[in-house]
Amino acid sequence: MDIVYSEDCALHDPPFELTRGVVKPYVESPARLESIKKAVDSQPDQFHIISPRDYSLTPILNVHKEDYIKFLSTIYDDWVKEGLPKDAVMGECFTHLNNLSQVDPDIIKETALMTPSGRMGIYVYDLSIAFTSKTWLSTYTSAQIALTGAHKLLELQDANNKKANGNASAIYALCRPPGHHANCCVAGGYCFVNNAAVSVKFLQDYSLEEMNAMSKPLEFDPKKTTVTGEPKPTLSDKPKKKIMIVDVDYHHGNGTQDIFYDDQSVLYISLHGYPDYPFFTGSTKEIGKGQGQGYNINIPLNPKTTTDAIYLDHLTRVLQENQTVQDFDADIIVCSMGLDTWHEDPIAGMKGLKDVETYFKIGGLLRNSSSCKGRPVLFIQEGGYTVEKLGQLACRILQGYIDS
Ligand code: OKS
Ligand code: ZN
Repeated sequence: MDIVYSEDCALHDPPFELTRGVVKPYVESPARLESIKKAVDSQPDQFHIISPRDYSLTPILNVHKEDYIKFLSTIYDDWVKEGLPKDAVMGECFTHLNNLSQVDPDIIKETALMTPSGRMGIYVYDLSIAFTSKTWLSTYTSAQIALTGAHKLLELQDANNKKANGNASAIYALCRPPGHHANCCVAGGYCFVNNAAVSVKFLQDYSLEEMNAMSKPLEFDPKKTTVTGEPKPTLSDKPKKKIMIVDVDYHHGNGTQDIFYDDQSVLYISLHGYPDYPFFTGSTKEIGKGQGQGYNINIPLNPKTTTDAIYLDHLTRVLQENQTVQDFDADIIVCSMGLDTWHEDPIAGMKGLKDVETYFKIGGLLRNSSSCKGRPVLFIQEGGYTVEKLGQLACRILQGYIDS
């Protein structure tokens, strides 16, 4: 299996975070990816590392608002220009539903945008978001890794079809920062750009030929990767591929849910610890709206009582027995692959999820369950913080896919 990876993802390395009243080392650390990279490197018969290509900002702007991307790409420099400390940019005052009713929207749109702290309050929703001088470089690279994964997936599917060999097609985008908590216009939960959403839209809006034509060597140029008021990209008008997102990260992917909430061409399924971070979303009542109604499936699980068997039972039932999922008949599967369900995870974890083979079985279900069988799968890295264990957990999911 090809794994898309870049050392530039390690450059985003904030010095600390503030969680539940405690200042501690940044949990979403570069060491996480290094652990996974080491594990896949030790299995050269199964895994092969490739470098990301560059597909420009355009596919990112199909998901995220231009002003938000402009914020992500300029906030660090603007903060430093104001003479603020260079170590890390963190918010201090966040917009809040209960305040906004009394606030003049023009103040939010104009006056607040004049200060870096005002911008942080508009575009960030929690204290896990910290910008360093390299955050935008790592974020841009992370999204390009996911896009490269999408491109390679279509290439592989095409090659397998031409050879009529019936081989399964799967790619792993080994990227950070993660993405599933970011929506069109707000960052949170260590996430800046929603890598899964960006690759879903890319798979829907571009043909393999169009991807081939736009793929360039990745050479990060901050000037070319900063929005300066270009018009929004125009999308080609093709019948949309149906994409099923299976989010097995411990946390609810509130950003991904929100981006596709009214979209019937993207079925979002999430299994997550509940109630837990991000605290305000993830209930079974969130089913989608408008055309998208019925195409959002949340499976909240009690983190104290969920065992390996219970977890696998829920995943098996949704992928094998749920009528909406069967009828959806996805063209492509995108797996938001979090590894923080593991019982020892320092910030998450299901207490009873203790068997590494559960991860192998998750991979197997993504290969062989009735709703996935025969469909290409793009695995995209999300959370997971048991640094020394991550390599093994990631390999078992991918091996479960390969060997089942
Ligand atoms: C900071 C904690 C915020 C992030 C927690 C969740 C990150 C994650 N107070 N999401 O999938 O792994
Ligand atoms: Zn997570």
